[in-house]
Amino acid sequence: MNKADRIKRMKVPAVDPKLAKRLPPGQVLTERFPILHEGEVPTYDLASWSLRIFGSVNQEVTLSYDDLMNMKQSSVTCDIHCVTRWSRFDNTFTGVKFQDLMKELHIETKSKYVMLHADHDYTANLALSDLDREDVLLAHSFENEPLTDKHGWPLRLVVPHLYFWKSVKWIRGIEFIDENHPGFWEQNGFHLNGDPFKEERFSGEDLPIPEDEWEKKDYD
Ligand SMILES: Nc1nc2c(c(=O)[nH]1)N[C@H]1C(S)=C(S)[C@@H](COP(=O)(O)O)O[C@H]1N2
Ligand SMILES: [Mo]
Repeated sequence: MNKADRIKRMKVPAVDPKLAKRLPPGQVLTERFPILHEGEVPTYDLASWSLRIFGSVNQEVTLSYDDLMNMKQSSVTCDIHCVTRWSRFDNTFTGVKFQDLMKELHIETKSKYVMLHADHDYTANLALSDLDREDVLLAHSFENEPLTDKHGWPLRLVVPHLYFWKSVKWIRGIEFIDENHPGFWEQNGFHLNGDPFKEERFSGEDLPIPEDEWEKKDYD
């Protein structure tokens, strides 16, 4: 069974009415911070690390880690919602806002879509309008400490309003594309957009059956 099929089979828990506004349908609140990803945790030498901005843009830019740290820094406190049904409230990340990155680097594009590239060979597609928001951050820190390796050090994206698989860890590239293409999970049964409040989990039909995915996972 693939991952999308397993999650479709999980029981849908009842939502506490007090949390209903903040907790998207079918989600369970957790205070721990689960760790989820495919493959191995990458290791880096910061001196050779880079973030590449490319595709349909007026100019391609490659940033070093120092370049990023010298840009305007911001913190965002947000709730996060994983498609495997855990949500975690009040997470504070620090880094560079996507909007500030675009502004400071004078990036212009006619593209409406973006493909995010991450190690190892992970991709996620997003509408530019989902990145071009006040609360979207390229984060290097969590709760005022550098991200741990497993949570995406040295840099991860944080897109609070979409399922967390869009918040790519170990981000290395932001590619502006002219047509929307599915990324890694989007090619594997998950929704092209991924809005948790609309329960945009899957690209196919949804069937709720027991089993828990995230409780078996690793935590920090
Ligand atoms: N590079 C990369 N980023 C990734 C993933 C991955 O497999 N590789 N998994 C995604 C998924 S499915 C989730 S839920 C979140 C988990 O982030 P966390 O481990 O910090 O909780 O990372 C996302 N970013
Ligand atoms: Mo996820």
